[in-house]
Parts: sequence; C-alpha cells; structure tokens
Amino acid sequence: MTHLTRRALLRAAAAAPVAGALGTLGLASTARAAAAPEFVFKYGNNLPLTHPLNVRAQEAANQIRDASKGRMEIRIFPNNQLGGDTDMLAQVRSGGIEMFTPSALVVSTLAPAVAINAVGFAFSDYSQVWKAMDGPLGAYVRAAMQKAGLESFERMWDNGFRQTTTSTGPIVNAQTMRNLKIRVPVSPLSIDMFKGLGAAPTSLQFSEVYSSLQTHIVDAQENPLPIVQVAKLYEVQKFCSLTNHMWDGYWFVLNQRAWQRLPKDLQAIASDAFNQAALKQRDDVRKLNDAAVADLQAKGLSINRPAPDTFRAALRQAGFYAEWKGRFGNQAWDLLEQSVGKLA
Ligand code: X2X
Repeated sequence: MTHLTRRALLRAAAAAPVAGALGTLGLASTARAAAAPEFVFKYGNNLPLTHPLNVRAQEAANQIRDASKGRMEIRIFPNNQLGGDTDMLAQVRSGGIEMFTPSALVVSTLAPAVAINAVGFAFSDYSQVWKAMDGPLGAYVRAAMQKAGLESFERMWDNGFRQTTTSTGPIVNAQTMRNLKIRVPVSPLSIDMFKGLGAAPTSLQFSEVYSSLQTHIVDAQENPLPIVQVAKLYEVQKFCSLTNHMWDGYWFVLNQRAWQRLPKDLQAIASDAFNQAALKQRDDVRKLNDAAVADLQAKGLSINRPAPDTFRAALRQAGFYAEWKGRFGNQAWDLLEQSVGKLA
C-alpha cells in the first residue's frame, strides 16, 4: 500500500460503491475525504444576503452541487466579507477567489469598455437593456473582459436603474445637483458624469457607503431602489429622487486559470446554473422595483420624479457624450446606439 499516493487512494475511495467497505482496510478517514468536492470555487460579492443576487446565487450553488454529484462546491462570501470591490477584483484576477460579481462600473477600472452600459441616460427601459446585454453589446464587453484575464458567464445579472438619494433635499433638476457631495462607485465614468452634472462626486467602495452617509462624509449616493432597501440606506437618507440616470448590472466573472482547469462537464453544469439563475434574479429585481417606491415611502423617504431633460442638457453641454464616445471608441458606441438610438 505504501506506494499508493493520496490521490490514488482518493480515486479508489471515490470509485468504491460502498465507502464503508474501505473501513476494513483502515481507510475510513480516506473514504470520508473522498466525499469532499474536487473543485471548490470561492465566490465573493458586495451585497447583503437578502438581495436577489445572493438568493439566486445560492440556488445555483445548490443546483451545481447536486448536478455534479458533489464534485463541485461554490462557497459564497456575501456582503464584502472578503473586502471591498477593488479588493475582490484583485483577488479574482490573482486566483485568491474564483468568482466575483462586480458591477460593470467597477470592472471598467480594469477593462474600460465594460462600463458602456452605464452611459448616462442611454437605456430607457429593460427591453432595450436585455436586448443589448444578451446580444452584440454584451458579447463585445465579455471579449474585453477576457482580454483582461477574466472569464464571464453569458447572462448579466441586474442591479438596476440608478436613483439618487440625499439627506439634504430633493433633486428636481440639474441645478439642484450643484456641488452636491455625492458618493459614486469606484468608476471613472460615474465621477465624470456627476462632475458633468455639476455635483462634487467622491468614489468609495460600497462597503463604506452606509457609514459615510451616516457620518456625513457625503450627503448623497445613487443606487437602484432594491439596494437602498436591502442595505437600509433609507435609515441614513431623507430624499429619493427617481433620476433613472444610468442602468447598471453585475457581471459574473471567473478567474481564467480556475475556469480552464474545470472539466468541460462541470463548466457546462456551472454556466447553465448561473445563466438560469440570472434570468430569475432579473425577474426578482423587477418585482422588488415595482414595490419599492411604496415601501421606501413607508420607511420615511420622500420620493420625487424629476424630468430627465435638464440632466441630459447639462451632460451634453459638459461634453460628456463626446468625451466618452472617444474613450469607448466607435465600435462600442455604435453597438450601444444600435440599441438605444443616437445619443449626443
Ligand atoms: O457600489 C454600488 O453602488 C453598487 C452596489 O451599486 C455596485 O456594486 C456598483
């Protein structure tokens, strides 16, 4: 027996129809080890467990465990347990974690093209969004991520149309954005856009948003309503203005080496599970959004609906669209305009 490697023992144990039979050879503990998964993927994200992203990702993880007969396990680390977005992006590239769901805004610090979906006031509704992101624009962006060393599943997950909350007063037009101390994600596009609107934006990781609002390091933030709900931002904000200023989604990205090491059958099981879960998650977010205004009002937020024209005009005047068309390049910009119409 001494020439048998641990790996060979594991294989033998895995092949044994009745693991207990190995007990007679004194291998009971090895047989137990054989039940351990061959592939463990650590998955980090920045959202509370109650967000549909975590609920559906856990379902996908269970499905993968069952369909792979225990060969693959996804371990979820929600709510910035492994660090903020910038930390997790570094970890998924180095292989410290295998999976991460960054917002497109955040991936753009690595692959600038990825933020194209977040151009201000580009998408007007979800039918435009999913046609583009499940179609040519999404394919373009995934190729850009791959060049930067990140694999991704086909289906993007929803974050939502971003809205503006403040502790100071409602945003009713571009004028009321003037000098607003607003937190935005770590993303050049967000910074530039809010500067174009006349505000005074600061980039902070999501892990710092609640406390920076609470201590008035910033007076405002912008996020889709389901995030305002699950992260309880209504506790530290008074006004919510439905600015709908950009659509944001999460890419499910994977460390390239870890993905390539995964046998084809497990790749198929994992991508099927996560792509199906994405569609359910989109539906969850839609339902949450439908009910969110009434819920947030009941929790004390004062809600208003500003018209978009003054914001668009301010961005045009600031040269925002011309600047970002140049940065994204004609090919990406054309793909976006094919979905939403002429922008500038
Ligand atoms: O950081 C944010 O605001 C969030 C939660 O929307 C993102 O992940 C970009």
